[in-house]
Amino acid sequence: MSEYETILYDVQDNVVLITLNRPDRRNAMNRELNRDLLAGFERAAGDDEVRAVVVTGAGRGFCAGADLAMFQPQPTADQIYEIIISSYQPMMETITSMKKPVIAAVNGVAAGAGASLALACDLRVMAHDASIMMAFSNIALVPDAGATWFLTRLVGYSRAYEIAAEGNRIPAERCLELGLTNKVVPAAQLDSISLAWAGKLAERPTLALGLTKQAMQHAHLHDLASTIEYEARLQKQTIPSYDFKEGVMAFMQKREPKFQGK
Ligand code: T3D
Repeated sequence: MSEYETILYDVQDNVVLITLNRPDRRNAMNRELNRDLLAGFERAAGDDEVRAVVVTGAGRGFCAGADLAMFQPQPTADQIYEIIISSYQPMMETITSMKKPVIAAVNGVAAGAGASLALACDLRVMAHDASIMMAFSNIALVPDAGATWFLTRLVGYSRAYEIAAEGNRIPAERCLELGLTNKVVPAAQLDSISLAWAGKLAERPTLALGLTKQAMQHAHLHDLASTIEYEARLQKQTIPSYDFKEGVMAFMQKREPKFQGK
């Protein structure tokens, strides 16, 4: 029996596949799913055997955002604030701070906080019939769970505002044009293509890939001089690494490197 109620957690060949598993609700996020997802991402972040992460949804949806059943009876504004701070904030921060690549394999609609989840990942692969939907305004909410942060960075203010204000489903091909996804693939091949991509990344130098995430996040918020200094500081971690020595040696010996992720 799985140790989680609402996700599947499956590690193979240094890649973990985390599957949101409430298909009859389009994987809408209730307290249990939020708890399990956070635990799953924290486990993946802390496990050195895991060198890349793929997150996807069971059934026809990726994730429909907050489970609207929670709003009946309606919680107080303070309770909602508490849910956002105690579950969505650590979930998104765990994804963005983990020192390994995270791919969202978007199998169906990613709506509301489900869109935030997809956009928090480093890379996205979408099935041709999947979509991203800033559903918040459809129920008169502000985008949350980091949606404004991720969306404005990916597509710029004006497009982000249009997407958020209109609340439409954005089909995969349009997501590709907008830079909201890296690839669009046939639905039947979504899992295999996403896992193969994660597998290739898991063979790359994990420490350097993780620190690259950190450097790029820093670059968004700082000037050039500070960014170059920060990159130099991060390089102090890569230079003594096994993988750096292996990378240089492999180049000199004209062979493929065998990185160990450290
Ligand atoms: O407290 C907090 O967490 C605050 C934070 C809020 C952050 C948010 O995420 S707000 C946004 C919440 N999400 C939505 O508003 C999306 C609502 N859902 C939809 O718009 C549509 O269902 C979808 C576009 C996601 C999918 O459409 P479709 O046609 O593929 O499926 P469907 O038939 O609408 O849904 C299938 C079932 O899933 C259906 O149940 P049924 O009728 O078969 O028993 C539907 O009610 C259920 N479902 C879909 N989304 C949700 C949901 N149940 C609960 N919560 C949902 N969000």
